[in-house]
Amino acid sequence: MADSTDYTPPKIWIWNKGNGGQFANINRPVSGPTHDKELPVGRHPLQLYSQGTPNGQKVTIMLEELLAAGHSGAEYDAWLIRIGEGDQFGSGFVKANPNSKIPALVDRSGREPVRVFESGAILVYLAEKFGAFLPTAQPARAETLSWLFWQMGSAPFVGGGFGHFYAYAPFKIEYAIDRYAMETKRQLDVLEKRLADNEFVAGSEYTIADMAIWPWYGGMVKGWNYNAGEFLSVHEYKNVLRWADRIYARPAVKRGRIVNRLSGDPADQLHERHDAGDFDTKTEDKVAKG
Ligand SMILES: N[C@@H](CCC(=O)N[C@@H](CS)C(=O)NCC(=O)O)C(=O)O
Repeated sequence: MADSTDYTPPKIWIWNKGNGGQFANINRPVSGPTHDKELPVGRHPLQLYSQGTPNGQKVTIMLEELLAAGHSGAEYDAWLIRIGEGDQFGSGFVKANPNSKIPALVDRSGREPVRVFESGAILVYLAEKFGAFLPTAQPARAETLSWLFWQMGSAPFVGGGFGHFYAYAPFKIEYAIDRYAMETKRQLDVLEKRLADNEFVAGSEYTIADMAIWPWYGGMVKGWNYNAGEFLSVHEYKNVLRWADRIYARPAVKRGRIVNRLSGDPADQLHERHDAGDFDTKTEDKVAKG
């Protein structure tokens, strides 16, 4: 493969399977299943198929917040989809999400199962189903949805852009890292200014916008994502840091963050969650001890 300076695109792009990137083994230029595998179904009304990446954490944080607020209908089974091993291309998962990306939710509480994919759509679905964390009055509702969709549109520049080229690409390309570091810092500054005058992202209320934004931008300012805290001088974003700490002080956020998580401290990894008691007995540190 050419390095960053000596590449001229051919007339027609062809798929180079061994391009060496960290995700080369799962990336393909086509969609659809690669193998037959039905999804497991547990005993709870909500079935979540996910991994504890920032996009996955948004939903498990919301589910834990709903349960903490007394919505017992939000009980859920969280099944682990190992995206590095290609589980998202199993036939059952593709039925739940034709885009083959975690998270995917199936609501089995009604007569017919309802599938929901795209983390933003899942947050809105749950907020509407339980009447929680999405204000009904304007302008608070519009503000919440605006920030939620800001996150959905912006974070791919952080993850697929900055994170990819800074942490995962097979070699470092200054142009790409510069471009996406600048955009990531610009987005952090958008939040910094917003949080200077507002307690939470959408205003005075904690909403699904905070739940969507925290795993990405809270993780960046805490230095958790891509190990890039120093590189991006995240100490500059004082309001984002204050907000990030406040969100992380919530017990439901602490629980939601570790569900389906495959990296970090074993005590902060609960590979599958089928019962509220699993947080006490089934984290990886406890599973390892037997
Ligand atoms: N816009 C989607 C993005 C989901 C997404 O990118 N998921 C990643 C993990 S964070 C994934 O499943 N990647 C597997 C793959 O690309 O094959 C959402 O927010 O739900």
